[in-house]
Amino acid sequence: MRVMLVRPPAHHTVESEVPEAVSAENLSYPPLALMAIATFLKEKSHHEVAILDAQLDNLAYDELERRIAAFQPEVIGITAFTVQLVDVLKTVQASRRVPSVKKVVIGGPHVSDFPRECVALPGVDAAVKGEGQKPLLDLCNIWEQGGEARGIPGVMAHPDDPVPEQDVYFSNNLDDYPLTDRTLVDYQRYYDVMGGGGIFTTMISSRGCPYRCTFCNTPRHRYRVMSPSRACDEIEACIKLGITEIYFVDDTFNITNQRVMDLCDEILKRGLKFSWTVRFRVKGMNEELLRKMHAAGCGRIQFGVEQGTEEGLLRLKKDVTVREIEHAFKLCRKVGIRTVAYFMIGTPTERSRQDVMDTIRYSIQLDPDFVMFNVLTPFPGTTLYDEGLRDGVLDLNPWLEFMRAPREDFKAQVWDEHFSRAELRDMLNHAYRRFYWRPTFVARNLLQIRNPQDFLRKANAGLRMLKPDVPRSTPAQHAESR
Ligand code: B12
Ligand code: SF4
Repeated sequence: MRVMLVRPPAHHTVESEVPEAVSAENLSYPPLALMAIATFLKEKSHHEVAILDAQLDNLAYDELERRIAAFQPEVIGITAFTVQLVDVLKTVQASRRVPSVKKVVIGGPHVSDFPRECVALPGVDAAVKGEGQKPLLDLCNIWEQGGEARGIPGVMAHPDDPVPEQDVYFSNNLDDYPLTDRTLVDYQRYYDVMGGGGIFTTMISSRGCPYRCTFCNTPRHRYRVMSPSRACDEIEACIKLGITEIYFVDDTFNITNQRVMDLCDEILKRGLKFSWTVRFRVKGMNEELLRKMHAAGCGRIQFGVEQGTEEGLLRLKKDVTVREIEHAFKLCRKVGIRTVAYFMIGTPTERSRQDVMDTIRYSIQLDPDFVMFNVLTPFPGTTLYDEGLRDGVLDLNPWLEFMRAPREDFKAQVWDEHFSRAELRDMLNHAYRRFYWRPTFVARNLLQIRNPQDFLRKANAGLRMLKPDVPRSTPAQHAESR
């Protein structure tokens, strides 16, 4: 069958109190999930597959329809984030207008969380919960033979079907998955605004996370890792394409230090030259590990700090202490690895404006290279969300209504026990100004600018960070400016 995998454009992303500058950069990441599924279908079946990343140029719907029609697919597979549900539905509708399209299937994090609501959306033939590789292959095979999609592991083809109890993994061993083929997309056009201006991609070398932070729903995934040798094969394939920057999007890269050490050893042994970024927990870090990472090309570590008080960290079940956080940031600065700290504003333990100002002050004291503040927006399916329901702070109905009938004017609930939405937004803007309008920050970044293009890109992002009305330069413009 001819299969087209589509990432919807981002015209109607749910406003979840994320600054425009932060959400705009979401468009610059490659669609890793779709690339992994497409590679799998190509390697393991006779089906013809193509990817349409409608986010990259933020396509209008008539253009999206034209691009789909040009490929003449019979099956459309759409990836769905909860915040993008309106665009997902519009993409389903656009697909349905193309005469060749016989079946529409959706998958992705939103579907994994709410498969029943997804399969009930108009125009959707099937919803895949969890990993898409094997279920999509099974679906294509069955549809090709004119069969019924019901009963396939991981798939719901009707709202009355039982919700799959467990995610279906093609294998427990990540080494068994084919090397993701990045040439299935216009891979040279993706970039990292915090990076050095080279061709950028994402990669995943482990899945799942054994921790239990209450605002996150990742823990339900089984923890699985890729061997250093398999990971380096994929890195090598990227380098051959001219990719120089890789962001490992593993939920938590350092579940064990040994795994990180082994990967670094393999990178060094093979002499792989690229710059990389990881998402880390502060727990268990030491100088030896960081020095080895630095030697192997790690240029940046992103930490979900979230809060600067023991009470706040405990409430979110972060399982780290303020001391461990400070130690980790000091070590990174000593070794020369840049840091990004993610903070939340408006958590249950920030009861007064002063508490939020303390969080902001803490972010400056920690001295990361970049900081990202978000207003806490609890997602259904997380422990924190259940706590909000229990305490009467949150209400499930607006979310459920949105999931059943996505509306453009939907606003995700914030934790408004102590502050109104407007107050939180105001403090969020204040947080960005306090952090980024400091001479130390500006001076440090001026020193690290590598070329005029890099300067333009960072200046644009920086301005948007501070002034929400500065228009976003599209990834296409970024690519042209390279
Ligand atoms: C990298 C990442 C990002 C990157 C890039 C995202 C992107 N567009 O690719 C950036 C930083 C931009 C980002 C932004 C956001 N993210 Co994010 N992100 C991730 C992360 C860490 C990895 C995603 C990834 O690439 N995984 C690797 C691929 C191979 O696996 P996968 O995504 O799970 O895909 C598999 C299945 O989902 C399925 N599948 C996916 N699509 C499809 C399609 C079909 C047809 C089928 C059959 C199957 C299928 O098969 C895939 C392959 O096995 C995940 C956490 C996680 N562990 O997944 C969060 C995660 C996806 N992000 C999340 C969120 C909330 C966000 C933001 C809203 C955060 C914010 N407040 O701004 C934004 C929204 C972005 C947007 N669309 O507007 C949530 C999503 C929850 C939800 N229900 O939607 C996650 C799950 C984190 C979490 N635990 O809360 N994110
Ligand atoms: S926030 Fe990070 S460390 Fe905590 S459970 Fe989620 S992925 Fe794991």
